Amino acid sequence: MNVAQKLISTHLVSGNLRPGEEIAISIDQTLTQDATGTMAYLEFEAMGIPEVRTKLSVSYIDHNTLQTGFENADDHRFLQTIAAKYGIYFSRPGNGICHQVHLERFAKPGQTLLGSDSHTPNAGAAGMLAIGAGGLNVALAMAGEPFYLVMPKVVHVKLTGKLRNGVTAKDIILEVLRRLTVKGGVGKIMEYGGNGLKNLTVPERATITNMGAELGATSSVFPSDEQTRAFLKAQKRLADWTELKADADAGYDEEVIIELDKLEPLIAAPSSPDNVKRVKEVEGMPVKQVCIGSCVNSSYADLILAAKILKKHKVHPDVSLTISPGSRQALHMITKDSALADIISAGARVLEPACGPCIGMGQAPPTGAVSLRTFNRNFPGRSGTANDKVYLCSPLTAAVSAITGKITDPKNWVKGQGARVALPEKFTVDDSMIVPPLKKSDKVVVERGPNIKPLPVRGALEESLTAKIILKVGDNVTTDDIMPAGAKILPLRSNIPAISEYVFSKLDPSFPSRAKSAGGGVVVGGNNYGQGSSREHAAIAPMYLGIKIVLAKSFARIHRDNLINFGILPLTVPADVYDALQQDAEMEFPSLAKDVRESPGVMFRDVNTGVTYKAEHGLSERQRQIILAGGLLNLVKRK
Ligand code: MIC
Ligand code: SF4
Repeated sequence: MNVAQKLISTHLVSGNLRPGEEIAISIDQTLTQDATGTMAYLEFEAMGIPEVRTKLSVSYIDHNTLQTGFENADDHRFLQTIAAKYGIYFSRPGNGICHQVHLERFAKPGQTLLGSDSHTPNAGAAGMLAIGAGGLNVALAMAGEPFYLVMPKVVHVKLTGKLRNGVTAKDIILEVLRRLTVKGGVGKIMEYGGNGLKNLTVPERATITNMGAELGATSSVFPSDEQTRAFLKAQKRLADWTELKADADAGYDEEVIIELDKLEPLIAAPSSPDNVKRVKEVEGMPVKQVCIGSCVNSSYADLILAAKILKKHKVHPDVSLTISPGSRQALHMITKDSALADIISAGARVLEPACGPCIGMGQAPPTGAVSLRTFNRNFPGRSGTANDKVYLCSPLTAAVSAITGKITDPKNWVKGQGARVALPEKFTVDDSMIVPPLKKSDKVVVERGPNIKPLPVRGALEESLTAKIILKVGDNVTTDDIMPAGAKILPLRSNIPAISEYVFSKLDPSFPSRAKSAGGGVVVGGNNYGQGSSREHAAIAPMYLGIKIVLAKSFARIHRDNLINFGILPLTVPADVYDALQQDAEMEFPSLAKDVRESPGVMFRDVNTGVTYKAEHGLSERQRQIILAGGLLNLVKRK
């Protein structure tokens, strides 16, 4: 068996390991963050279970840290008190970004992790099976329920040789994105192997597993080897280490070979993480903003890499450079060894260890300017500036370009000094910002500010339906398009009526009012509809506006699950049907519930032209029950 198969088979609850079939796996650990956590815990609370049933559950505060009104601060109180009540570790604001902190302090080889954030596979760097999911799935995992997924294909990404100077782990994953694109990983686990692995430290591996999310992959995983052991030992967690390797005769469904010696510094151009070019191709382009940090490339080693470059230099006067460490541990360590002093001397703006600019929580770039970021996503407008020009690159390329004021290939800057940072023998371990679960929690009173509104639910699936196409969109529409984030909208994550006013607001601000006045309707999407984040708000808020069905050429995994969980029926249509469907046309689904109950497809017809169409639902028996009940919460309550 390969590593992925070993991880799945040791957690298998139902199904078998044939790609394409639905399986269920048991979940050892969960993580939530504040932007998805409020919903996840409201959902968990509704299940009426006294305490989490996982081995470990952690609630992180890292996204909504900008407190421009009462909303985020109130949500933090809600999350802290609910964690205390239900036996959940609580990582306080300031302690760092969930994925970095989880890798440092909790990730365990051989275990499973389900997180309400799409970059949860970051922990796959330590040999875990880590998967991103909607909040409701995470709530169910906390309740001890298994997680259902389609058995993925396993892709062997074989890394051979050694990285050259100026080339980093970021360039490896950008190369994978260049070759496979943002939908190349859908239905797959990316398993890394080959002799190139032995030189890659766990933080470097995390750069790769983190951005597996941008491939649409179910997860990404590395074996647990000597590097993993060294990392856990340095984190004072040697007892958590176990070896996990693929068998010598392990088979894979697909193979990708990357010769590390041949890689060059790469960069993802606006506005998709797979729009990858060689840095050389865009060299010289003036840059106005450089951001180092986010949940990827914000480890101690990444920050040291940047600090080494910045030392004895000044940030170009036209550039605003921000540094957001991934964790308090990383910030503490660069402070102790004076790398922070080098960063400050160079003229960087040092931000708190949180998501910050990555999710438009401040630092929106200037109009028309190029912003160079070490982040994982550059979806249009995500930075907070309309028509933004965000490029994604390594911390080396970012730091060098911050000095020169233009996109610059770092190769000539790192000659002799090497581009690698060795794993420290000891990380600074201080878990005092992680509040452990209480022994006696029955007296805890959950604090609920006025922004926390009850979760809306819909009724059972309609027997028949006539509905208008409220919006038709193209390929690769992201959850940032469907339910935008940013400093203004994110504080409404625990208030569905308020946040629903922003559904599709970047693509068509009239969407919420048109949906409401039509009494709901249908959305038509292209390929890979709903790629990107795990935010279930991209399903709950449209459901609240009355959206009943999404007809698309194909769906991203997490978003499709979220649609089903909240009773929106995802239907796939072939390209010619997609082409024929027009915005504002009225569609009739004469036997909707019956079709879902009894057949693999759903018939519908254009009310004006009379043309009939067929769409596939591809639902498993379990998913059919969810859709017929009008969502998973209705079904859970019934049970
Ligand atoms: C993101 O990177 O888009 C987020 C914000 O972390 C999301 C979660 C969310 O929307 O709260 C994700 O990646 O799942
Ligand atoms: Fe936070 Fe950005 Fe990472 Fe999402 S991708 S968890 S917003 S840092």
